[in-house]
Amino acid sequence: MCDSNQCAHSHEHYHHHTIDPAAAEMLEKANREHIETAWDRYEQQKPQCGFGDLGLCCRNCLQGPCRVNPFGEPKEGICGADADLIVARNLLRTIVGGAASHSDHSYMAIHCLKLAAEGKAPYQLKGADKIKSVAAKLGINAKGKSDNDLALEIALAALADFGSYDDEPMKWLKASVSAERLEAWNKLGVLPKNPDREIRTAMHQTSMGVDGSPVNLLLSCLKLGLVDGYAGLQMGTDVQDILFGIPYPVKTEANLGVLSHDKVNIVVHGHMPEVSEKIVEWARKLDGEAVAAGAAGINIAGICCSGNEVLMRQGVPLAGNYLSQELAIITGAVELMVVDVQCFMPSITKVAACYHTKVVTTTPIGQLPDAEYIPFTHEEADKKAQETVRMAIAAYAKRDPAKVQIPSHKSEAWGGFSVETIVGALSKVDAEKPLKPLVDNIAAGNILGAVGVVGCNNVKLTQDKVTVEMVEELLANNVLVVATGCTAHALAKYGFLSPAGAKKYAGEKLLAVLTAVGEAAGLGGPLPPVLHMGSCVDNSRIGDLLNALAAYLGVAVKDLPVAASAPELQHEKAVSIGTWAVAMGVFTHISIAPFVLGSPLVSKVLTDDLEGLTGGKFYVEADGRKAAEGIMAHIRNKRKALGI
Ligand code: NFS
Ligand code: SF4
Repeated sequence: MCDSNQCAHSHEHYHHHTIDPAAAEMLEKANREHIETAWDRYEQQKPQCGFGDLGLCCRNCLQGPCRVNPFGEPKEGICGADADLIVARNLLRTIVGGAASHSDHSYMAIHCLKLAAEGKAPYQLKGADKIKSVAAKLGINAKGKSDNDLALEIALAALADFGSYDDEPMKWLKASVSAERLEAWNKLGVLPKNPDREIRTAMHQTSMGVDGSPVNLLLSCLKLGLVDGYAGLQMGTDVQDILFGIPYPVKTEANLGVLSHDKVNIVVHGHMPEVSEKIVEWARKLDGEAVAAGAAGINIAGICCSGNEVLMRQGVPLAGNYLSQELAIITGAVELMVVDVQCFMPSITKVAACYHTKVVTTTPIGQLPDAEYIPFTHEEADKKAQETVRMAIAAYAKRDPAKVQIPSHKSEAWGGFSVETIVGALSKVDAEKPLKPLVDNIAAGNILGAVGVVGCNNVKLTQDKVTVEMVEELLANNVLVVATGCTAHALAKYGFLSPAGAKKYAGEKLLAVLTAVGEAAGLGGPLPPVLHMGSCVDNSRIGDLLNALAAYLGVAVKDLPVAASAPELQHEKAVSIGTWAVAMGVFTHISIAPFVLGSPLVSKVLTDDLEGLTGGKFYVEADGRKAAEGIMAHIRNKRKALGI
């Protein structure tokens, strides 16, 4: 790592790694400085294990590892588990991993809300409107109660789901979905009870010598997808909006060019707004100390979903998505990167060691051996945030100008498109029935349909490429696109999240609708062609929007001319989110199949039979433009079935 031999690779060389010119520039710098990145380590992994790739390796007991040969013998592991069983068990464990991550995330947020409402943690409740709407959906009587008391009741209701010991389905789920879905899921036997218990049961179910039925395991996949969707995403977003406020439109910028030459750069990375919001708050308050230290102030930038959380509510710019995390440090201009949980590569401390960059970990479960650990308890959040920000200010003096190279690339990006924002904008067109203009435009064919584009980067694919090509095609064909997660960052970098992007990318009819709504809402021009709805946890916002649309039309979500897509998925969380989407009845495109192709049965259920059960299914296509075609074919079929 980091010796300074010269190296010969040119810019061109990185075009199969990324289409982002800022990322390519940093890869060239990394190469010059002999710093390894995820792309180098991917090369070293090649060829990746074929058994693992097909899902045909089992290590669920110490008689293994067992592997089955898709082309011959052996066809079974030592215990007799065959390809279908091994693949189904492995898939369920993947989904458990995602559901556990998301529900642990939301549990932390609930804990924060409870302490805040009790006056024991320094967080104000900024989402008064959300307190009311969540209390209403949970059937909590709000009469005569203060916001604080209601928020405490809401936190206790969430905890009650995690602590329930009866056989009733999760109350938060029941409060968030339609009667049609409840009935469908009840019929399939996949309504989750206490989410912690479902996670435990699924681990048990997949252990050696328990479930031998691939189909039964796949039904549990759906159940754990619902755990992800309601104990993770829905609860997480509802509670975070109560704590930090419902997002409203906000303008910012995206890509590595948002890093500053003369300010203290702090990058927030991970997922928990309890941490990133406090860093933003204290960076603003301690700006003067940075000036006293010789900097022009403090600049905060976001990576991954922490970036999305503080973009949505604070307008903090995005430095980059998942595959750009090492590259941000390679600019040489980052004083400090603060992480909490999920999606930070263990490599970041090694890259940081080549510069003056400090890495700060904040949670007991998310530690890195060479980072500074500042335990960010909710009670002490102010103190810990100050300590972190001051560490960054102190690091500024050690920045080596000779090592600094900040790419100039950045694009205007708008965020903050919560359901409340979208409905609010539409209500400027029709105050009585806000969804009417949207539905009328869909019916008239001005909007062909809508697609939620979500998820990560994956080093197996050229960074941002599938996403950009697919979304270009969808928009050109008048499909409305909403985005979350690292996909929203990807689109931000190329101007898809700006009003100017509407003219560049949207088809004529879609542009007319975006312009009419944008002007009615007082934006003085079109809405961005892609609406940034937030972090991956905020995918629940897309669920809420679909439920509202379906309810308005008097149909089920599965009948709407809509689809979901995770064009560059990598994390277990993305697999569980996708499973939640298909459980809701949504046609869900993915570019990289999870490790299931070794089982013809599992592959067929996921991409075909599932449709008969939930109305949704997975669709695998690695080419962006072809994927757009496939998605639009689905949308046209749904339109036809609706008679529009
Ligand atoms: Ni989502 Fe967000 Fe990004 Fe993927 Fe990771 S940050 S929770 S998992 S990589 S989109
Ligand atoms: Fe092998 Fe069966 Fe053990 Fe898996 S559970 S490692 S297939 S013996």
